[in-house]
Amino acid sequence: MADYDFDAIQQRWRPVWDQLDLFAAGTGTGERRYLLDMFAYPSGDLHMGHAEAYAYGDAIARYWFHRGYDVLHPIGWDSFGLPAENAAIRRDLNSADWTYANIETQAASFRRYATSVDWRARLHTSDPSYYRWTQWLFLRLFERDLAYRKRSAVNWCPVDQTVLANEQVIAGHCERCGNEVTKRDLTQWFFRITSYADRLLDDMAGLEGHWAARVLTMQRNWIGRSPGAYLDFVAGDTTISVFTTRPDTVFGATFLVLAADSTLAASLCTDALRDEFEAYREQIGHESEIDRMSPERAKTGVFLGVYARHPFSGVRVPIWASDYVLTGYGTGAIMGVPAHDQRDLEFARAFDLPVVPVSADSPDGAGATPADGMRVNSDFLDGLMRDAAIERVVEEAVARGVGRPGVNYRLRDWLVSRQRFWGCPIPIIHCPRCGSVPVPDDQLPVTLPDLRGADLAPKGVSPLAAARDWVEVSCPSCDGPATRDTDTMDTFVDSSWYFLRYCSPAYESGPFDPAAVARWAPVDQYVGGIEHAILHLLYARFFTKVLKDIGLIDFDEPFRSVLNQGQVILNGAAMSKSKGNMVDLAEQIDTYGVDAVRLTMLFAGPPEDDIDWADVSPSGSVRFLTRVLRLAGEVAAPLGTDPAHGDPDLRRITHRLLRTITEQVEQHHFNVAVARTMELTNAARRIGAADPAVREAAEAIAVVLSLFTPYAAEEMWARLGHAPGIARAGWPAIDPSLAAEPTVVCAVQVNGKVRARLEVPADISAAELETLALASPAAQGVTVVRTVVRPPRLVNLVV
Ligand code: ANZ
Ligand code: ZN
Repeated sequence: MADYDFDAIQQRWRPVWDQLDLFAAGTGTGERRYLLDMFAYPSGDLHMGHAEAYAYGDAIARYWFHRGYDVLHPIGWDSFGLPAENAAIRRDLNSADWTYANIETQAASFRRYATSVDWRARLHTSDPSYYRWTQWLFLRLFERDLAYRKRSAVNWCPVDQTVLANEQVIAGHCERCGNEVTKRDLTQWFFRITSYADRLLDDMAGLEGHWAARVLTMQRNWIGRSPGAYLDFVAGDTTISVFTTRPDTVFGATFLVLAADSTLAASLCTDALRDEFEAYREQIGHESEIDRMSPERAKTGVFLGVYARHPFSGVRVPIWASDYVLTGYGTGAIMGVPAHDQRDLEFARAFDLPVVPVSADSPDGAGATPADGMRVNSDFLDGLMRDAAIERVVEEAVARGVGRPGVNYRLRDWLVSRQRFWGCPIPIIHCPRCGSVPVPDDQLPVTLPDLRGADLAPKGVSPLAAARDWVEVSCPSCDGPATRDTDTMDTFVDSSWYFLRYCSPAYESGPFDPAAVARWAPVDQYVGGIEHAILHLLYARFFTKVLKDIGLIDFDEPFRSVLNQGQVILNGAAMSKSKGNMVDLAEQIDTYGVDAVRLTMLFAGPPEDDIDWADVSPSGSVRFLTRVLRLAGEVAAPLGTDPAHGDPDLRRITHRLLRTITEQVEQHHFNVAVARTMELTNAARRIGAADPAVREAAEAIAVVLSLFTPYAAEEMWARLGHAPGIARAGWPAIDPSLAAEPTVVCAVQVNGKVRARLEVPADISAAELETLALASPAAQGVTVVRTVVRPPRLVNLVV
């Protein structure tokens, strides 16, 4: 590899670039563009996943720089959070020291990786100068009743000893440690994201085509809007409202089921059945929501000993309690329609309850039917089809005062308090007289107490509670003795607004400078992992809408376009420390160089796909880079030579491939762009090095490669006689006449006689040419028995 000493090349150009300060925001002359990479958790050095994501983000930003856009490409760290805290506890280090040491390690790796970021636009969410504004924003939500405290059953991780948001519970297990999550009754802080459910859904229409379809679907399902109705059943002096998406089946309701863990069930249960009820409640206390929703489980439940009156027929229906009805959804009460709901049917069979079909769809015998036929056994609904019946029954319910239309969401309010140390303190003071009192804005930030030496092991209450001097304060409102809230915020709060702070990271009069945000935001292109498809993206969208309503910004959606890259895996499996199948990024870079690692990632396939590191060839990338560097060194036509007299074929290839490469880069098909660049390199190496067309091709290759392999590209640029700074050299101009696809005339024969002529691309495939020929006038009105296709100039139809 005599031609390619990547270490020397890396060392040569890094200091030169620092000096040139190539990527400062505000230095482009064109339209402004904001490229955002999801920021990193500083829980160690950069890994392969980072390298992949940043390779894509960097290619896009660098392309924009070449295009002359005014680019903001910032960098920062999501530096609060459990991983840092747990690591700190394990290693007996201070969380802050540990975090900031990791940040410095990662920053050095980012510099070596040569990402095109503006280091001035740098932030860390754990800096008091940042979290001061996270707290300030919390208080704005508090003022608007969008942040509130509530006692409720919450997800509790017994290992991490903290509550978790619904979003952090994956199939009943803690997202962080993988342990089973239990329920606890605790008073916690919530953000009222449910008030934004409709807007979060509706505004997705504008993201269509710019966000991956699967991400939009995941968000829609997460929000889970179900239009339906509430219907009131009356038991004595208690009204039981049920939520149903199928009010048209109400005449088939033969029982009610209440969530067994609801207060309503407990209050309705008769004394005679109380012991049985309590035993059942005890039994289901440990079940996760996932288990309870599982359709496979046998139905269990208890009769409460009471009955309710049907809102339309007046018939008495028994009231049961079961675990398959969830407390947190709808009203926690359902009407059982066993003929048309499978879960209700299983319940009815288990407890011998009547099944009354109300739809004339052909029953399949075993299961409930979807009730899509004509209504029967349904009084005033008889004869109506589904949608008409829904409309009619809701009208009637409203008229009789026994129900109303209603919409339900799967989305729950966002639980934001955590009983952990390494997070943003909640800026609230609890006063026995005044209640929850906000810390006055001018006393922000509420900084974390120094807990050096304290026992940080999780105990179920925040370790901050142990810092008595910090906790005990006087009430800002009445001056009496009061205590600080000792919880910290979910780190997803920190990351819900960082893209705004990036526009003016040092701003001190507010969370962001309105002028800077007006200039840069919203983000044009966001790049990051699919694992954030729901949580982070939804929360950031929510924050954006709240800030718009507060009047701090004037747009509704934070990210115009999102690219979610796949993962780097090994031998078909996700890499993990516990499995011991990690590929170490630093090692790969030491072996192959930054450029070859980047190129390998970009060349592996479309960004959305996973990259199996066992299937790719970083040494192949090294060989390619060796070839291009040699090409640049061999170019003999002097700098500034007019390529007009160069080899016309190579010139056409250069401009045609450049056009394709440009299109592919714009569509983020970097693998195709790399393949075309390789093609161009091969074509250039076939012509004598003195030909001016070879210089033209080599320069184009260098600029294209500067998106992917910045060091090698800079080295080529130098070998080609240019001053350093290829990153801002400008995108090569494409000559449209040279780039035009060449066409040829194809004769279409019928039984050997020319009957039509077609103008077709010179590189047309046999299949395409056959299709064209069969659609041509020559093939009309005849029966073709055989075709002879000789692309691109001849097709013979045998009739
Ligand atoms: C009667 C009925 C008849 C229903 C029928 C469905 C089919 P989605 O679409 O998810 O919103 N339900 C309501 N609240 C519930 C709770 N807390 N726990 C469990 N199930 C609950 O589902 C709405 C349907 O799920 C509701 O409509 C209700 O059953 C049930 F042929 O009411 B349905
Ligand atoms: Zn007070």
